[in-house]
Amino acid sequence: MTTIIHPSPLPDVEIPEVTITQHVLRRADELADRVAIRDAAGTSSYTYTQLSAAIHSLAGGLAERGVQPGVVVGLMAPNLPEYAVVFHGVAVAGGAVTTINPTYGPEEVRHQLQDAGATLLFTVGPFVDTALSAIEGTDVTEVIVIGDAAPGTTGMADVFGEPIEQVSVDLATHTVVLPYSSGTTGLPKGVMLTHRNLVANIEQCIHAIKYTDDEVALAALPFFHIYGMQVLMNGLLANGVTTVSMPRFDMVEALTAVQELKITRFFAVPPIILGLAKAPIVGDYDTSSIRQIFSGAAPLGAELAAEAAARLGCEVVQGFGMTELSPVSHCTVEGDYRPGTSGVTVSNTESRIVDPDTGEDRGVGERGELWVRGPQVMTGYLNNPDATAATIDDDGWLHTGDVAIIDEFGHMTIVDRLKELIKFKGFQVAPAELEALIITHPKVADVAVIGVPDDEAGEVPKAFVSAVPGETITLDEIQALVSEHLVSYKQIQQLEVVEAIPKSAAGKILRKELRGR
Ligand code: 4UU
Repeated sequence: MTTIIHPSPLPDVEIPEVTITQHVLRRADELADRVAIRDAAGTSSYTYTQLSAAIHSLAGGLAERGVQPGVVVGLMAPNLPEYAVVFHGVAVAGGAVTTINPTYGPEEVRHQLQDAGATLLFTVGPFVDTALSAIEGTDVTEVIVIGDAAPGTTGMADVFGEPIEQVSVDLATHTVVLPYSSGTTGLPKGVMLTHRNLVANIEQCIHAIKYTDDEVALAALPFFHIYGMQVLMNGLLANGVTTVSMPRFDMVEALTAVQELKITRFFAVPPIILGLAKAPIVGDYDTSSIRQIFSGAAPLGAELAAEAAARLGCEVVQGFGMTELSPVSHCTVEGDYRPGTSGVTVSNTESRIVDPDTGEDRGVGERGELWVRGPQVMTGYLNNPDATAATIDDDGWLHTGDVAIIDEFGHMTIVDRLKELIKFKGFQVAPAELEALIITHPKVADVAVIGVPDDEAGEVPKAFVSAVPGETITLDEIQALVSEHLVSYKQIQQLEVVEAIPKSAAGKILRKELRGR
């Protein structure tokens, strides 16, 4: 069988031998008094000098508390400037951060803290109750509040200490961040990303997104997710772009920030693009400062992109990423947009398109599973060599679980998905997690969950359930169970009661068959 490698059309970049924090602060001395990160509300703001000072002082305090290589710190917070201080404070001290969705319930948080082996947890006031409940049964010994301490917690102000320099770590092997992803199958797993992974991926995008000085970007996508963490927080700071953080996306607040702060880069996911294209209020704001709108995390159709672009008067472009890829492997080059595609393979990266049935490589214009190789590929899933081996092959190719086509211009379009993953507004929903929960319902004999198309969310979870003999089961009953244990976007929105769940001889759910119904 012949291997067909689709190379990047972009020149290779040099990957500096530095930590992610050194990279993010590489221009801190030069940019000094420029605002590095502030919130949209105007309540908190750090210049590059202040950011660097806060990071190194927090690192000193964390080191005094035992943070060092091998220690994992949970960070469960919405976007706020201090997110960067905590993230990089831990990194400088040599620890690893596991970033947690702050809207999770206690069970979801507990699972991640236990799995990652976290011993400290940072959060904000509104989530203290969840945090204190979540740490029961974990190794977390202290909850630190970004802001005022609540009973049973420590205020972050008390953690700052004597500044320290970066603790020495191996750039290529030391895990600095552990975001969670379900990958191609099963439950969410810790994705081990190194300093090299993170630094490389920021540099790999420089020929695609061409920042100039004096740019201001809206950062309303969550920093706990790899897109917000790397393309927004770290990528923007490293490129000297003033980052405007917003704790949750709200169209009016976002448009107000655009108008008042002269936002030049607007980062979004497809449901936000839908709002930009359709919401009447968009016309009430001056959005002329926007140079580019960027979408990722779920497919953005050509028509919707064009509609939003015409309305806003700028390109609405797309990138493709995955937590396991730090995250970017494909990105639109400014000025070279082909609507509907996710752009070209980024620098220092190779793509393959492989027929999932035959294992044969596919050429230009043909569909197959997208495989990616480059310095942004994770080192593996935490404590899960089997899942790692099923995802990264012996030659270093990461199998994305997505079906794609690369056209004659080198532009990649995702056309289908092989893996179980459901994307609700760009958020990951793992069918296995829902199935494990729903099967505990006393009336449920068997269950399978898939994603079904939805105009607004992209996809929504649908459950197929077979009932215990003599029982009937309703959507309300399933929803009551799910809402008790899982965050709202994992809610089952459709239910179909079936005689039996279709399975292979080996007992694997035949999801394709369910999707075809
Ligand atoms: C069709 O969603 C992400 C990362 C998104 C991202 C980040 C930076 C996109 C562009 C960018 O520049 O990561 P995960 O791990 O949450 O989800 C990964 C999955 C992919 O495997 C694919 O199924 O999300 C889906 N996905 C997309 N699908 C991501 N981007 C796209 C896309 N089109 N453009």
